[in-house]
Amino acid sequence: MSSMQEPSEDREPETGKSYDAVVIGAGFGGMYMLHCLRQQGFSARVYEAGGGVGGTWYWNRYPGARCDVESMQYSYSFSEELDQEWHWTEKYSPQPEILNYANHVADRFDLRRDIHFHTRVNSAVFDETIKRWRIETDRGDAVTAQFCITAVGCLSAANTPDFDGIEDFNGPIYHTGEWPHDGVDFTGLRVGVIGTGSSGIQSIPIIAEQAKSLTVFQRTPNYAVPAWNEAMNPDYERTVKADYPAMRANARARPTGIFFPFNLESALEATQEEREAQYEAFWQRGGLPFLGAFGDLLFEKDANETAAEFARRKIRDVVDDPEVADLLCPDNVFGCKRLCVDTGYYQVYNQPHVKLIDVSKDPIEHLTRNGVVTGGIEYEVDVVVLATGFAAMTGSFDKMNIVGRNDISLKKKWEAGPRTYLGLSTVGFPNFFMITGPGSPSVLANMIQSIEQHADWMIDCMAHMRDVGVETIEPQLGDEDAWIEHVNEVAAISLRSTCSSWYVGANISGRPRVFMPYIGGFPIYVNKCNKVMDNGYEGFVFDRHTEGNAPPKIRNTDRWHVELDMDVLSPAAVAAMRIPII
Ligand code: N01
Repeated sequence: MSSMQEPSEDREPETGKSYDAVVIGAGFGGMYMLHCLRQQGFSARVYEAGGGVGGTWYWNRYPGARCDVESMQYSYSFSEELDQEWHWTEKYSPQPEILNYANHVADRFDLRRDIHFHTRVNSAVFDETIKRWRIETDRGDAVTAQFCITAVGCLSAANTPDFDGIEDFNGPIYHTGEWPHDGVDFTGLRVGVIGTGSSGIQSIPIIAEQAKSLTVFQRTPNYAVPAWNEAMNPDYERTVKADYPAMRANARARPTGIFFPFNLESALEATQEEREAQYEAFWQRGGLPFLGAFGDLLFEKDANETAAEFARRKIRDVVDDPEVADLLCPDNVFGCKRLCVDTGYYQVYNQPHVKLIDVSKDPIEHLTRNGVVTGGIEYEVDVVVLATGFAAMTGSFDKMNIVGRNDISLKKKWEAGPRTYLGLSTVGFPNFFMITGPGSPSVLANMIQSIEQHADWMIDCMAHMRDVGVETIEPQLGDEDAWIEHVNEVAAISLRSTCSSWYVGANISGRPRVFMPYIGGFPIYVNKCNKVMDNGYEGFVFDRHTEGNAPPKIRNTDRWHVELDMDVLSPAAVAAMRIPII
């Protein structure tokens, strides 16, 4: 099948079949997992709700969608040939190019033949009598599998606020995370955008280019650092490709899984002039690495405030109207919410047809036939764009009926927040693995590296189980509790845990407030996973006592070995590392 062609939806439901593994999702996680399963001779079926591969990059087609991790690092690392043959055209890849890459990988490794598209998994229930998962889909499929592996992404369940009157609105309403594949032409239209996170900040300047008028409804301003995106520098590309594995290894040794220069010194110990010079240099470099300007930015409130004030000055330098600039200046911790990376965002507010409406004190009351009402005023628009984010980390799990031993559902178990061992698995759900599950670095590291490391760990574990003849694996409660305690302790030392972000589920009312990703850094996490494996799956229990609890023979995981100065897994060790996590 050619790259961008979407497969036909016509097929008979699959019933009575039995697989070694069912994988849910065909984004970057599901694709690589499938490749690993095949390599180890496991039978597998992948179900994907979308019409093609790519996950996040399949759905988020809004104007201006672009990765905020540099292209040369935002790619799979498992195949040197793939690394060498693929050419990224820009420093930060636009969404269509990343989707092309996903399709290229699917073609190159012949992945599609085991993926059913346009198919949403409704339920996955562990049948204790046969020790297998029973998986059912909205297309009538009903299959069993020894392993159920979720590759559902961390930001994939779109959050559509329940505004009164939303169904009365006369025009189209688009969510950035569910963007129409044919694109949207805003020419001559009055557009309202709700939300100013990364998706809003990326799309607003492009929508403004087309729209007759643009009204932006902002509940909380965000900090954004310029991307300074540019065409790929051929010398840089050549240098990286000359020794790609070295660059990957360097990246893996970094807390973020991304290689960029950072400085461990304290912002508070620098003089005012030194700080300014450092911030300016990092601002000119642009993007997320700005957080690497000083080592204490995410640990010390006073240090953080120096960066925050620098960023606010930058906003005031760009935005002509001081009142609008004030509205755009956040007063919270810099980088507490995920830092945004922009191209021409603040400049857009100097255009006469763009209006910023603060809805922090007067929330959006309702939608009418003709527009959006806040503070008793109706703002007339023809189109509404919801850049309102996602039910992060657990939202896609919540959409499925996942039931483990003793008829306990995952939703019930996670009522007060997700509980996992290493973000890989969860007590009560044997042979249930989660790629970049809550409690792993995932969104706080390079996502593709996080995905590969998880899939490699899982495939080693599965092959080992086959070798030694055990059927199920499940974490033990004490180890899961200890891991969650560690995840929380580490989160508490970071300023990141102090604001109402999607990291803590606080962007959506009613969700429990728990810091969901692991903020201790990618290398510490990887070493913990490796150690668990080396120690014979410490913290896990197999279904029977054989040589199950011995290290595996096959080791995809070896490529994730990282030398660390410290091997103590403690909040103090993490704090000492002064981690500029993205
Ligand atoms: O979502 P968000 P996003 N009334 O949750 C507002 C990744 N990503 O899609 O802050 C009014 O950040 C909400 O307000 P508040 C990246 O990790 C990456 O933009 O909750 N406003 C906020 O302003 C990112 O962090 C890339 O007060 C409402 C906005 O909607 C993550 O995805 C690009 C509202 C939502 O912002 C999510 O980003 C895009 C309401 N009822 C995304 N409800 C790149 O790689 C919500 N809001 C560059």
